[in-house]
Amino acid sequence: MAAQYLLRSSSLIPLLAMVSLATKVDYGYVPRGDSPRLYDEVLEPIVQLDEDTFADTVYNSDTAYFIEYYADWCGYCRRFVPHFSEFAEAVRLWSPIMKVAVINCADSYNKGVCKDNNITMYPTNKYIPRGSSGATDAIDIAELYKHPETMIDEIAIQVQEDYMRGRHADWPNFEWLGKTGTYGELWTGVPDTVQHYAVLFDESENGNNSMKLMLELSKYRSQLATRRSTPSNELANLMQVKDFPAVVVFKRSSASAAYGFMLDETAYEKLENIATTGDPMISVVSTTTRMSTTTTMASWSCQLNPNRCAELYFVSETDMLKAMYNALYNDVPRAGGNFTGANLTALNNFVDLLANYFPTQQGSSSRLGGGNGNTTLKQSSLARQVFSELRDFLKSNASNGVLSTRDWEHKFEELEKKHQMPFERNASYEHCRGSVSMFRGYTCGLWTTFHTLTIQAYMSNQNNASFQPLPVLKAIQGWVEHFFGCRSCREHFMEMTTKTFPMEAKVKKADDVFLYLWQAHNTVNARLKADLTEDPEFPKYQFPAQFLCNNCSSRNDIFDDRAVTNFLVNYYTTIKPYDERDNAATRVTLP
Ligand SMILES: *[C@@H]1O[C@H](CO)[C@@H](O)[C@H](O)[C@H]1NC(C)=O
Ligand SMILES: *[C@@H]1O[C@H](CO)[C@@H](O)[C@H](O)[C@H]1NC(C)=O
Ligand SMILES: *[C@@H]1O[C@H](CO)[C@@H](O)[C@H](O)[C@H]1NC(C)=O
Ligand SMILES: *[C@@H]1O[C@H](CO)[C@@H](O)[C@H](O)[C@H]1NC(C)=O
Ligand SMILES: *[C@@H]1O[C@H](CO)[C@@H](O)[C@H](O)[C@H]1NC(C)=O
Ligand SMILES: *[C@@H]1O[C@H](CO)[C@@H](O)[C@H](O)[C@H]1NC(C)=O
Ligand SMILES: *[C@@H]1O[C@H](CO)[C@@H](O)[C@H](O)[C@H]1NC(C)=O
Ligand SMILES: *[C@@H]1O[C@H](CO)[C@@H](O)[C@H](O)[C@H]1NC(C)=O
Ligand SMILES: CC(=O)N[C@H]1CO[C@H](CO)[C@@H](O)[C@@H]1O
Repeated sequence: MAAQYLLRSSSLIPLLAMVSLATKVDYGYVPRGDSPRLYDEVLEPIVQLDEDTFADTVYNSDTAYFIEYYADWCGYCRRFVPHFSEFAEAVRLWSPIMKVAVINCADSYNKGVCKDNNITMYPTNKYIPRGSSGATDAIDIAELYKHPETMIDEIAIQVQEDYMRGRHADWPNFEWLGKTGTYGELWTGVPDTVQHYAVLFDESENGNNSMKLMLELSKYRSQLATRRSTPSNELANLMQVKDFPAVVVFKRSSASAAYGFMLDETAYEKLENIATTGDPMISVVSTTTRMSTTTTMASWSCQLNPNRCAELYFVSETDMLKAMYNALYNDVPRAGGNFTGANLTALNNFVDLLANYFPTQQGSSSRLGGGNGNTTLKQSSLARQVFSELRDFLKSNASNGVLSTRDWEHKFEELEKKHQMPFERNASYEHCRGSVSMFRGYTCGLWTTFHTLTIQAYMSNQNNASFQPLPVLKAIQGWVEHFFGCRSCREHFMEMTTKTFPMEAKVKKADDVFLYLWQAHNTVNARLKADLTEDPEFPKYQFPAQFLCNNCSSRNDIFDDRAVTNFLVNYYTTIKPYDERDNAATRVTLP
């Protein structure tokens, strides 16, 4: 019966294909062709296109598209996959406005469309503005050989320019707010269904955070109007906004502000709550969705709801594994050629540090639901074997002072396979997921791992009178200096550890091994914040915030070293283990 039915329906396919010419596809579509694909149609918010569907999907569409044309055999394309996936995940909420799509140009099935698009190099990226009618409307986005962070900013600017050209009435108004004479003018053109209006004051004239937040909130555009403004707009003065970036929310027909708060990592959630319940603190959106969409860095506004904020803070095994995969497999060999001299030394030291101190146990934790007593972190134990064998490999293979990046990559791939693929590349960042944040994803994962390594080094050497804290920190600094792909992060880190807060001068006692990094991290946060506010009453993003440790600091950021030490040791040894089920749960939350 079934076989007969199959036979009959498959003979109908050519006929149907001729009848239904328009084939617009969306997430989940499995493209035609025989070549392997680099992206997964179920796991990733990426539309996979082919010869049959490309034109009908991306041209004359109500959404813009950002497209990667790749070749499955191209090594760089393969290496770029985690970055591109992370990018796609980060802009997932932009989908009412812009979607991410890919096409495999190595598949001969797609030859025609790739030729029409003049694809000669892989990967090539193009932005297809909304309503484009053909290949010549596409905008080339050069040099995407970049951190997802930078891509996000650049694409947000493309969307804004798209809006400025087309003024699509059903998109949020992405134009900067100009001079407004009256309260009524603010609401001109805003649909009747919209009850709240949020003005997002960015930190400067070239800030991008307000734009990104508007894109993330786009699905609420029939409930909540959003508009971006520079800090110099007179409305800021009128509303007495002094600290930027900030958000002021108006309720329809009330000229006084209903709410005001900082445009920080909690802003998305508050605005989502305002759109759905009218109150920034009342939520109808489930926490699983929220965890996957909002950032998790500290904020003073967490004082309003300390428990909910505290839940967002934890050390995740998954985050550390993902960060170390990226650090060793993507960042380390990125320059190509050979490791030699200082960069070979830096690689040796960092791998040695990981082989010695990458955590493989989680301390007792009721907070993370891990039960009491120690548990072995399975994936991390395997990863530590990879690190240890990489150390041996460096010892024997680079003994003459030269190692090719290619041999390094091959060895890494070989060891990863040998130890059952411990790096959980497919899993999403957990604590380190985020939207509007300087420390999102990978960068956050790196910091977490660095802190954890210093705590582990301290714990392992508690009875070691000859323990030297400085080499541990030097190993971290060496990796950042020679390999960290985020150039500005690298420069800031080097400036801080050599000038602002010099490592050699500050690190003396054993516990300085982790206290130094803790202070350094807070110095970075303070520096990032200092540009934005001069108000001495404005609490800086200092860690741990009161909602995490109420005896660590007084209100004005004077820390008690003993309480901080207790807290840090506990925090960085209490690790949320990788859980396949968490990962399965996040996989189905496509929009
Ligand atoms: C492809 O290149 C040809 C020749 O340089 C040019 O005429 C055409 O407009 C290009 N098409 C696209 C989509 O860029
Ligand atoms: C906004 O994004 C653009 C393009 O990536 C970048 O040049 C600019 O520096 C960004 N602005 C800020 C304040 O980061
Ligand atoms: C890398 O080192 C090898 C010798 O070990 C040398 O033959 C080769 O030319 C070097 N490659 C580069 C790009 O420097
Ligand atoms: C390592 O340093 C050498 C000498 O400074 C340089 O030529 C080489 O490109 C660097 N290799 C990597 C992989 O960064
Ligand atoms: C957990 O393991 C650590 C290090 O292996 C050890 O110092 C500690 O006593 C253990 N704790 C418990 C409750 O077993
Ligand atoms: C990631 O997921 C794909 C598709 O499910 C699977 O084939 C691959 O083995 C996974 N990779 C890892 C490292 O788990
Ligand atoms: C003690 O610390 C020194 C220097 O950091 C190190 O070389 C040595 O291996 C450590 N000893 C033990 C028993 O861990
Ligand atoms: C801080 O408070 C925690 C629990 O709230 C307690 O375990 C710890 O001993 C306190 N530390 C100091 C230095 O008071
Ligand atoms: C000098 C040396 O031992 N080179 C070897 C390093 O490892 C690669 C592959 O793992 C070998 O091909 C080299 O001969």
